[in-house]
This record gives sequence, C-alpha cells and structure tokens, in this order.
Amino acid sequence: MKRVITYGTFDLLHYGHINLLRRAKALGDYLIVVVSSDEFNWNEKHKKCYFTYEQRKALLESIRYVDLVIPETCWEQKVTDVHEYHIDTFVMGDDWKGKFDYLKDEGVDVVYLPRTPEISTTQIKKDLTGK
Ligand code: C2G
Repeated sequence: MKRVITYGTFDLLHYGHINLLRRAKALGDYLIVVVSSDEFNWNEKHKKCYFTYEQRKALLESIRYVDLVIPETCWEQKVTDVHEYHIDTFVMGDDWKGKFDYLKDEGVDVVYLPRTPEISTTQIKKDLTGK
C-alpha cells in the first residue's frame, strides 16, 4: 500500500484544493491530509480562517480521496510525520516547489503538482466582497 501525505489550510475549500487532493491520491492508495490548526494558521501563516479546524477537518473527511485527516501544529512535524505514518510520497502544490526537498533525505518521494491557476481563497473573498 502506497501512502501519500499533503499539508494545507484548506479554508474556504474549493475545486483547486480538490484537484490537488485527487491527483495526490492518484499517486498511491492511502492519502493523509494534515490540516493547519487555527493557532498554527494565525501564528505562523498570519491567516485568519473562516472555518475552524474542526469544520475544515469535517469537510476534508467527506472527500472521497481523503483517508485520514490530522492536525498541523508546526512546520517541523513533517519529518516525524513521514516516519510515524510510513509515508512513501509527500505532495504539495508547486507554489511550494523546492521548499520541502529535505524530506527526500527521509526516504520520501517529494512531488510538487501544478496549482489550479485561476482559483484562490483570496480571489473568492475579493469576488464576494466586491473589493
Ligand atoms: N492549491 C492548488 N491550487 C489552488 C490553491 C491551492 O493546488 N488554486 C494547493 C496548494 O498548493 C496546497 C494545497 O492546495 O498544496 C492547500 O493550499 P492552502 O490551503 O493554501 O495551503 P497552504 O497555506 O499553502 O499551507 O506546511 C505546508 C502548509 O500547511 C501549506
């Protein structure tokens, strides 16, 4: 069984996220999604989420490609996660290209997939508020 992992906030879940999750799952048999906690988002990414961690977790757990959802509480947990969950492949959108290559040293394949260009949470918020 090939095990795949990916990380993100996934707030205001949209089809760009789904495109990523679908392609990530296609790289293996089991997909773990590590969702940023509310505190991690605020303290480290300066993102105020619209949906809470629990709400974002529930949304992701309802997606057919997703097998397990766990919390992301720090940048450094990736190294322990890939061993604890016996990960074969680490996947992120290519806006992160190169940033996590160090995980190759842990025996993990690192894959950066093209983002879905035209959609983002920022764009959604702009379109909805007209700003
Ligand atoms: N994504 C995408 N296309 C978009 C928007 C997002 O492919 N139009 C991908 C991102 O590249 C990322 C995933 O969807 O791989 C989640 O995106 P975000 O929720 O914005 O996650 P981010 O803030 O990049 O957090 O430790 C890593 C971080 O937790 C990543």
